[in-house]
Amino acid sequence: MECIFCKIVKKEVKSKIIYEDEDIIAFNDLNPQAPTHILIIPKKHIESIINCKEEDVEILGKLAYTAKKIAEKLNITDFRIVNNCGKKAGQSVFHIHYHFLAGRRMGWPPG
Ligand code: DGP
Repeated sequence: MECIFCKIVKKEVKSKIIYEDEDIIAFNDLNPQAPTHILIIPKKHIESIINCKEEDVEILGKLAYTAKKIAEKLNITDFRIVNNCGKKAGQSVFHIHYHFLAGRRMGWPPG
């Protein structure tokens, strides 16, 4: 079965898109854990950080840079970016994504 995030990239599955360019798409999480909860993903299917290749370095940097762009666009100064890599770390969709969370106080350490 095809990856759900690849379907979102192809607009076969609907999502509320917050940002898009030729390499990246960012959309609201279906199951928000904060008032603002956006997923930032590469359009290229890369399963996780542990599966990425050296050729992906630029795109990985772009994910973080997109977080900055989104923060500026939404006037957000404080936020958290989370990447779950692997099942035991909480990854449930195997297409790299950064969770962009904002709008509430964040605890540390994470659970
Ligand atoms: P993770 O557990 O770190 O792999 O995060 C996956 C996130 O993806 C989770 O917070 C819920 C979200 N998600 C799963 N399916 C969909 C979907 O079809 N649409 C949207 N917008 N988000 C989804």
